[in-house]
Order: sequence, then structure tokens, then C-alpha cells
Amino acid sequence: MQELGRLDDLPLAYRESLGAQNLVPLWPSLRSVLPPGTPARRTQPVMWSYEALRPLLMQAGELTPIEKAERRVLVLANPGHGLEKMQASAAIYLGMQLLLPGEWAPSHKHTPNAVRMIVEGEGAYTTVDGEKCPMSRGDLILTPTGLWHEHGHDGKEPVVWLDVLDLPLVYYTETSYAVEGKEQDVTATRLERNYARGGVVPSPVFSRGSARRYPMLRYPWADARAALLSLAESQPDVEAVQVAYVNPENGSDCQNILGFSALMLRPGETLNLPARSPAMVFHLIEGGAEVAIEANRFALSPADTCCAPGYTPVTLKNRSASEPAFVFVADESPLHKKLGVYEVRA
Ligand code: GTQ
Repeated sequence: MQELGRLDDLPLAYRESLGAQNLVPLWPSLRSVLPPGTPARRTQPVMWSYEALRPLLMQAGELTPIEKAERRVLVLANPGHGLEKMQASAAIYLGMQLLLPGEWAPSHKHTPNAVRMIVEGEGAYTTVDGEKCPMSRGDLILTPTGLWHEHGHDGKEPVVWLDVLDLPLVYYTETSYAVEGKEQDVTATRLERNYARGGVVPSPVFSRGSARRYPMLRYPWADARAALLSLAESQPDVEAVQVAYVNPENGSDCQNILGFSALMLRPGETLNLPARSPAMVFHLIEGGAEVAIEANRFALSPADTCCAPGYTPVTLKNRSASEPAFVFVADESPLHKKLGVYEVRA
């Protein structure tokens, strides 16, 4: 490849004249903004151990009252981006949020999309757009862009969940903002049971009103887990036992920017994922798994989380020969597909 001219090849006076008019020569930077073959990346393979972070999260519960935090969250930050950027990858933000019994995280809405993957504890709920969504281990609750949401807790134990947001991307595009609201009335009944039977959905034909953009806000783990087990049983040859969290009205990704799925690793299974452009996040719900990314071997126990950069093959291994392992996966594929940059490399 042709070597290009460097900045210090240019006379100082010329560079100063360019700068004075807010002009920059492209050629000294051309190879860095358009690197050959594979993108430059900041996202590093990183793992966050739940056992290691949990005491610090509980300590935050003692140090900072909820009124002083609004959202009591420890952000899972990728050092490759700089911890202060609060990014797991280019588009993904991850945070572990703690709500103690009796606490309330007040209502707001914002432009970034969020989901919650419940990690531990019973009795908390998120009210989204007037719909009260109870939280149990493994449930996925959506709080899509622009919908009011607040968190409450009527139980007795600390409740922790993993927040996954597209905040880095929305912030980068200078479209990130929030609006504070007042406590929501619970006005909507929970609609998720309407979609619990695959293949039949509420029909709009004889009733007025159009389908909501986000018809399903809570995806119970019991249903996703049962779907994985029946998939594994009915299609023993299927390459990956995986279900996607989709809009049940039209089968599209459940949110606009990030994609979400659940994966079952059969006892003893090794799953080789090809290098794809989107970065990915793995959060272990149940069992034991090893995630191999380049030279890294992350041994995940329940509630551990790790991330993998894009354009990198990943190998997932069930560490048990007798029990299945269940993994929650978040990735940037809806974004890449919409942008037209999605790629799978053989
Ligand atoms: O629960 O609404 O981790 O607004 C970051 C921003 C959680 C939330 C986060 C948020 C929330």
C-alpha cells in the first residue's frame, strides 16, 4: 500500500494557515480513519465478575441514598474506551443497578433505549408506559426510547438488574436527553400473556386501534427458557439453540438499535461463532460457560458478564457435561443492519 505524506512533511506556516481557517489535510490521517481490511477498535474483550462487583454495589447502597443517585448504578466500563466514557462497546452501555426494599427510582423518559435483565431478588418492578412489570431473575423488561419508566420495590431483599442501553451511540449522535416526570398511574394491564402462545397474536381485524410499536414490554424468563428447552429437544441437530427477543406483532427486533437473544449451550457443547461486525455482550443466567475471545478465556459463573469486540470470532463452551447453560446475549446487529455495515466473515 502506498505510503502517504505525513503532517510534519508540511511546512509549519502552511499548517498554521490551514488551522487558522479550520481546515485539515486528509492524507496524513487517511489510513487511520479508513484502515486497510479491518476497522480500528477500542472495544477490548472484558469480563465483569458478579461476585467481585456485588459487594461494591451493596456498598453503594450504604454510601449513597437513592434520592442522591436516582439510579444507583455501577457502570461496566470497557477500559479500551476509557472508563470515563462509560461504554462497553461503541454502541452498548452496561450497568448494574441496585434497588433496596422500599426504594423508588423516579419516573423519567429519555431518547436512549434501555432493557433490564434481572439478576437477583424478588419484589421489585418497573412501570413502563403505565404497565407494571414485575422483576424476577432472567426476565427481560424493555424501556424503549421515549417511554416513561420508574422502578419500585415492595420486597424484602436487594434487587439487582443489568441495564443495557444504546446510550453511547445516542450520545455520540448528540440526541441523548431525558425528561423528568411525575409518578405514573398504573393504567395498562400487562399484555405479555397475549403473546405467550407462538403463532397467534391479538387480531386487529375486527377491533379498532393499531398495534402498539412496543406491544410486549416484559419477556418472562420462564417462557424463554421453556422455548430453548423445547427447541433443543425438537431439533437436536440445530447449530445454535437460540431464541431472539422480538416484537411479537411483526417478528422484528424488539428495539431499534441493539438486538437481544437467549442461548442455551447443551451439556458439553462448544459453539463457534463466526467473526461478525457487531460487538456482543454475554451475561450468564444459569450454569457455567467459557467464552473464548482471541487470547482471553473468560469462565462465566451465573450473573457474570463479558463483552467481545466486533469482527472477532467467539467460542462459547458449556463447562458442564451434564447441565445446560443459559446465556443472555446483547449485540449491535440491528444498528449494523440499518446502517448497511453488517458483515459476517467466514
Ligand atoms: O433505570 O432509567 O443504567 O436512565 C442508566 C440510565 C439506568 C434507568 C441506567 C437510566 C437508567
